[in-house]
Amino acid sequence: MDISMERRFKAAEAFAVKGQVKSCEPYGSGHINNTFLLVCREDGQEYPYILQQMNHEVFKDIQGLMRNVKGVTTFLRRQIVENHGEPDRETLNLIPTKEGKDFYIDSQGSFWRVYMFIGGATCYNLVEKPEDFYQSGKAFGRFQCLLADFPADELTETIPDFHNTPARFKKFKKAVEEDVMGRAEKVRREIQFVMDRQEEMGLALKLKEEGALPLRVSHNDTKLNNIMIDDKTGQALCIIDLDTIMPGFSIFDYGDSIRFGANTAEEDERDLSKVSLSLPLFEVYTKGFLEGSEGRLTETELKMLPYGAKMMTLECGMRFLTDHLQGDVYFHTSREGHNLDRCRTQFALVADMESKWTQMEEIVKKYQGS
Ligand code: ADP
Ligand code: GN1
Ligand code: MG
Repeated sequence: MDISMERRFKAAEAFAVKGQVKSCEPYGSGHINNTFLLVCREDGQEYPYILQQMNHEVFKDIQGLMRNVKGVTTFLRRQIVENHGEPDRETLNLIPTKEGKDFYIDSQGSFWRVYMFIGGATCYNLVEKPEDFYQSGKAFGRFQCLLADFPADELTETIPDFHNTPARFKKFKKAVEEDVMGRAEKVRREIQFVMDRQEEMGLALKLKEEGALPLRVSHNDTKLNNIMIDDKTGQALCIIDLDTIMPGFSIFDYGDSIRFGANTAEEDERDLSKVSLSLPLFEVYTKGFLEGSEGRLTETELKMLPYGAKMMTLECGMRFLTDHLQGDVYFHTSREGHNLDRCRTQFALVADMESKWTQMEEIVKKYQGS
């Protein structure tokens, strides 16, 4: 991330934050936006915020995206207040600019926003306690229920075809053909891994067309580090990273959480012997997600949960591989071959899921009706 301190301060100062801007350092481990911990000071007191430079390459319609974020957070805030919760910690809260806008555009055309900082809570990159993962399953399940009442027609589709796996596959094949970096030869095995599974990729869309799989307002990026766990209570506190909220499939919200959180290794682990699907973690998340969705999932959705997990893992691996072939232009990377390492963990996880398929189905069956 190469954004001068002067530019960060200038952006921060455009917002109606408390006091003087004191520091603004890179924060978190997201792959898309540039995130900073902004600290301001007034009367000897420090006030933390999250400052983000939004990724305009990835999100073409920032205005539409911010309308989604504002709409969803306002909607959630109302429900939290009604339930006597903590509205400043249980949802993201935007801080307006000094001109009362939700975002700021700097002189170089970059888009910035500020959120209230949620303190006393942690985003994990690896499950430390199974209970945390159960809590996150419950929260993501519940989140879908809450959003069921959100007017879907008010939402902008921030990234068209986001989880359209066949469309992702087409882009992948194009990247292989073009091979702009000359990297294809060295990743033949990984390319073949994708080719061998192309038949399965269109199943969710086919079921949707047949009317068997409902389109729901979903989060679409439900990895563990997009949920904050309260340090004191151990409960899921707040779902963050709302940039991809748009109509999608419940099985993919479920599946993306499994992809990231039920992996025994981190997403970019280089030692593939550490990668596997933890069935105990798969089980606790399934239990939580099904409890949280309060019986709203249809028979087909329930049946397709293992498929959702496999497809999100395969799709994500294919996206990392596409980015590797294209020269690391989409996901933030911090070392050479970073996207290839990520791709390999995803494919190792897919292979492990394939070998544990019957157990995955049995676990889902066990919790149906919870
Ligand atoms: P990206 O789209 O790049 O993943 P996120 O919105 O997920 O960006 O933010 C990146 C990281 O910043 C999160 O994983 C989390 O650690 C931290 N973060 C984001 N928003 C907040 C917040 N309001 N309070 C505290 N931490 C936050
Ligand atoms: C990105 O923004 P972040 O880091 O939470 C990506 C997801 C991928 C994920 C892989 C908008 O998520 O789709 O699954 O990386 N987000 C976008 O870790 O492309
Ligand atoms: Mg994130």
